[in-house]
Amino acid sequence: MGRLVAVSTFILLNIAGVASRPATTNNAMLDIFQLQHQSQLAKLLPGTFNTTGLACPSIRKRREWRTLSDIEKADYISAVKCLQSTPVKTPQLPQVKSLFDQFQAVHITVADSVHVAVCFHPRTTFSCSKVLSKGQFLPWHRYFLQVYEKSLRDKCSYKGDIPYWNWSLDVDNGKKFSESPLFSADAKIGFGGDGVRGTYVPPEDPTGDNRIVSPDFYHGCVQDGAFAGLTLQLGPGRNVGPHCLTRGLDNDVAAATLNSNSVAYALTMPEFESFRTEIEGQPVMDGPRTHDGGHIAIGGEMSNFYSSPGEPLFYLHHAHLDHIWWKWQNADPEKRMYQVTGRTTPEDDFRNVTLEFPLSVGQLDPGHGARIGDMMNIRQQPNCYDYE
Ligand SMILES: *[C@@H]1O[C@H](CO)[C@@H](O)[C@H](O)[C@H]1NC(C)=O
Ligand SMILES: *[C@@H]1O[C@H](CO)[C@@H](O)[C@H](O)[C@H]1NC(C)=O
Ligand SMILES: *[C@@H]1O[C@H](CO)[C@@H](O)[C@H](O)[C@H]1NC(C)=O
Ligand SMILES: [Cu+2]
Repeated sequence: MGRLVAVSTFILLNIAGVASRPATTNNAMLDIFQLQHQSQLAKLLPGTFNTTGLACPSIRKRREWRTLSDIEKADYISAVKCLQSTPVKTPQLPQVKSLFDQFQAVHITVADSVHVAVCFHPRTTFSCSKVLSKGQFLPWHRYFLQVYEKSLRDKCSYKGDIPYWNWSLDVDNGKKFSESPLFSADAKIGFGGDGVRGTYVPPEDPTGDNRIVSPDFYHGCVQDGAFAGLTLQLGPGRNVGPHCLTRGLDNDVAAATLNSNSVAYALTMPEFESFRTEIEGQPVMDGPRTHDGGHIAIGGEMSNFYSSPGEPLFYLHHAHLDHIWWKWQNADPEKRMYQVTGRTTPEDDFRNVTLEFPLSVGQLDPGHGARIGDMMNIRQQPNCYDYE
C-alpha cells in the first residue's frame, strides 16, 4: 500500500531515504533545464494552426482497446513497433534512435512545463510552498497524442486511430487490474504483463532530480507480449542509456484511483480549475487520482514523471484522460468548451493560461506548435476526432 501514502514517484518531491545502490555507469544526467523554461519555449513557436474552428471534412473515432478486432489490435501494435524502428533526422536529444524515442525525448524536455510545477530542482528559485499544477496539462497532452497518431499514420501506414484504455473496466467490481486484457502476453496483440523481478536495477537518484523513487516501483523488465525485449534509450527520468521497458503493477493503487466512481466524481467538478486538478492528482490533491494513479499503477518507466512515454501504454492511458476531459466539456459546452485556467509558471508573477498560450512538441513539429485554443474543440479543425 506504500504507493498510496502521501507522495508518489510520479510527482515525487523529496527523494531522501531511497535505498542506495551502485550507480549505473551508462547513465548521465542531461542538462535540459534551459529548454524547459516557458519563455524559451515561447521563442520556439513562431507558427500556429490557421484552420482552427473550421468544419472537419470527416471525423475520426477513437475506440476502446477491447472493441478493436484482433487484426486492428495487431495493426496498432505493429505501427508502434514501426515507430520504434523509424530513424529521425533532427533528434530532440542526442540519444534518440527512433521516432518512438523522439516522443519520449520531447516529453522529458517539456515535462516540467506541462505537468505539475514542483520545487524539486536545485536550480529553481521558487519556494516549496508553490507546488501547483499547470493549466496546459490537458491541452498539451491532447496535442502530443495527435502528433503521435499522425506519425503512426504518416510514417508507419497505420490506418486507425489511437485506441483508448478505459481501465475502469479492469478494476470495477473487485476485478484485478493486473488481469486486464491489455497486459496480454500475446506477442501480436498484447502489451505484455508485469516486470519480471530480479531483471532490472533502477539507477540511483540521490538528488531526486530524476524522480525515481523506490525500487518497489520497478519490478523488472517486461518479458512477454509485443514489447518483450524493447530497448529504450532514454530514462528512467532524465538518465540516458539503453535499458529495458520496466513495469511494477500495483493493483491497490489501480483499484483506488481508476474506478468508475473516481471518474464520475471528477466529472461533477463545476469549473475547469477543479476538474483538471481532480484528474491530475498529486501534489495539488492529497493522493493520486486517475492521471497519476494510472501512471503509478503500471509502475516502472510509466511511473516516471519524465520518461513515461517510453511505455507504449502511456498513449492509451492519456487518450482516455482526454476522453474524460471531452466528456466533461460536452456536459456544458457553452460554458466549458473553451474554459481554461491554471498557472503558467510556479513563480509568484504567474499568469493563468489563456487560449493563446503556446504549446510546443519540439522537434516533433519544428517551427510550428499549437495554441491551447487550437486544442479545445476536438470535433473541429485542426483536431477532427471524437470518441465512441
Ligand atoms: C493556412 O496557411 C497555409 C500556408 O501556411 C495556406 O496555404 C492556407 O491557405 C491557410 N489556410 C487558411 C484557411 O487560411
Ligand atoms: C468506462 O467504463 C466504465 C465501466 O464500465 C463505464 O461506467 C464508463 O462509462 C466508461 N467510461 C467512459 C468515459 O466511457
Ligand atoms: C487564475 O484563475 C483562477 C481560477 O479561475 C482565479 O481564481 C485566479 O484569480 C486567476 N489568477 C490570475 C492571476 O489571473
Ligand atoms: Cu505526461
